Amino acid sequence: MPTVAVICGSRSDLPTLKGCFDALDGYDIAWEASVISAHRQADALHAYVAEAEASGVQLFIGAAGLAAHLPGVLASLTARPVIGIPLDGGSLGGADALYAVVQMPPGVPVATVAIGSAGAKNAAHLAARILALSDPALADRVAAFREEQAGKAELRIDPSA
Ligand code: RP5
Repeated sequence: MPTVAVICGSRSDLPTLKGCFDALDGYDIAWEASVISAHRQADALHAYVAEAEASGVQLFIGAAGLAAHLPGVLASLTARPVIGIPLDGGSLGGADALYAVVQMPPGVPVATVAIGSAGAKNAAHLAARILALSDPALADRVAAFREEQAGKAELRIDPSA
């Protein structure tokens, strides 16, 4: 049973989401992914969210480019947390999608991450942190990731060497 549902607007979005899928796997978070366009398949998106909630999905990640309404529509259909990834497929380099995803009206929140592949990775890391609030074992894995990341970033230069 997936804990996280990742939905994107087009098959063309899937390569950018690889980092998201890999990071979710790294945390051992059960996920499923679907391509369902908010613009082209509105009815299917409504039905999917209802099914996903019924099957126990706790958090949704929506990813889309151009006039990226998918994450916002997800947030209109569920009270569970929604993370939005603006994708950079269009001629505006993702600024179009960023504005569409981040500028939600009050009361319908989408936690918006960075444009493109960095955002895709951070969507998974943010999901892990949210889910870790009620999952101590996952909280340990989040802590381990942070330690590992800090270790990789550390650099000390000895001027006498
Ligand atoms: C958006 O339009 C999709 O999320 C995708 O980023 C963009 C282009 O979609 P395709 O024309 O490649 O299907 O809805």
